[in-house]
Amino acid sequence: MNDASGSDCCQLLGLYDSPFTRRVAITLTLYGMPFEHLSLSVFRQMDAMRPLNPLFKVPMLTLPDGEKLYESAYLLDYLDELAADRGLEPLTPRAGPARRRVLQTVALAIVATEKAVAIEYERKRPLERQWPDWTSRLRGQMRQALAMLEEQLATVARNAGGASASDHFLVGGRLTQADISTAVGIGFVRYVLPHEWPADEYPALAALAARLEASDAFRAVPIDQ
Ligand SMILES: N[C@@H](CCC(=O)N[C@@H](CS)C(=O)NCC(=O)O)C(=O)O
Repeated sequence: MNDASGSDCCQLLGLYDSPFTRRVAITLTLYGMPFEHLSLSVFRQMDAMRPLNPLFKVPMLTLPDGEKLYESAYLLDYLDELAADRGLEPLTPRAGPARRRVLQTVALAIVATEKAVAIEYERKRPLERQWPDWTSRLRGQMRQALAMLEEQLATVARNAGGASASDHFLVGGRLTQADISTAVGIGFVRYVLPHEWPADEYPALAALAARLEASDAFRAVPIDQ
């Protein structure tokens, strides 16, 4: 547990090795919303988790009045609303084409992330029950989503007239949830499945992820907690 002091927002349940939990924690940090972090594993600490979240699915966000929110996209939507109420610019625009562009880019990041998580779950099965063809399919889907994100970011850089993508963001020229979810997904692949991350195939994404991982908000939420 950490950050319990001065929590005016909520309690976040889940380890930061879950990319879905980590993207919510980074978003809370960027918004400057103090929160309590309940660092429990859905696999190794089921007895402790059962009374809090018998679904054994994280992240879960508990609001000050006890209401529980599930599904990271809906948690982020709630936080964006709270941020807008507080006069902050939401990391996902609230309406219009800008919102659609960010959400569709987040969708690619989530395909990559979900497929990476599925590869890891397949790896956890007993060796004789693992299905290489299934892992291959998951790897192909993950790489396809990463390739589409790479192309999007490289196009942004080309249109800006620069050879390097090191200063650019995926959508709209500013940090959005698209960048956060993408970098968090890449962080998961690099940390949990390093053999699945050919950085030289995704140079623009590698630069974006390195830049964000070096930022205060990402460093405040390290994967290995
Ligand atoms: N779509 C969900 C995915 C959450 C998810 O898959 N969380 C994993 C941890 S990375 C989990 O709780 N796994 C345990 C399980 O599904 O039984 C979200 O975005 O919140």
